[in-house]
Amino acid sequence: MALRLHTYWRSSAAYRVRIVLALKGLDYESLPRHLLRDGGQQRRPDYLALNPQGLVPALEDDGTVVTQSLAICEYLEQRFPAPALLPAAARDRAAVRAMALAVACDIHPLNNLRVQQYLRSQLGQDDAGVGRWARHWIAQGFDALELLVARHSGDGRHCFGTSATLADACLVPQVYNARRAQLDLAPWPRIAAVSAHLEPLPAFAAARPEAQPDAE
Ligand SMILES: N[C@@H](CCC(=O)N[C@@H](CS)C(=O)NCC(=O)O)C(=O)O
Repeated sequence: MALRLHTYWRSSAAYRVRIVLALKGLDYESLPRHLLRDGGQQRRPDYLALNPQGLVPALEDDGTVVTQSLAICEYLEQRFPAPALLPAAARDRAAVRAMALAVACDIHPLNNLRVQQYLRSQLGQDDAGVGRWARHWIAQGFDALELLVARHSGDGRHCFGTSATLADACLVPQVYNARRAQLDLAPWPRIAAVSAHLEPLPAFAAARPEAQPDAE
């Protein structure tokens, strides 16, 4: 069995998958795609043949190609069930997925590289404008996530219950992005507490951008 992850150190979507791989104790080969170099290596024909969206991550598993970070995480969850990153009960699974999707569908896409590039090149925004845009959408998303964490966390150290789930694998990279956008986490103490607990844990630490082979 050989898992290969097309990744970029600063990609928060790839960061989610790296967390899940690490939580499940899975070895994998890291295949970096530099998102800025050569006009974006994620847009090269060889990569588009794997992922027509031209986005990282993509996972290869013995000839099977899976794209979209949450599809990859769910694939890994089914292929390697232990430790479980989704709870057993339907309502609990839905709660974890709702938090993961709040990040992956509603916060992150608005601040993706290509969106920021479009704001600059087509809408005349400078660093200040793009930064304001990013902080606005992250803040709006965090306002809701803070309440969801309050509702579902069992210990104030995880998004749901008392152990790591898919929601945590999405939250920590989004907090990393928030810091990059210079957003102060003070208005969201529960999110800050969950992130502060998880970030030093071995699986989360191994997945962090600065620990990746392509980190600059
Ligand atoms: N919904 C996708 C988002 C993937 C995504 O946006 N990846 C970013 C890096 S975090 C990317 O490849 N950006 C390249 C670009 O915008 O050209 C997922 O969850 O996998």
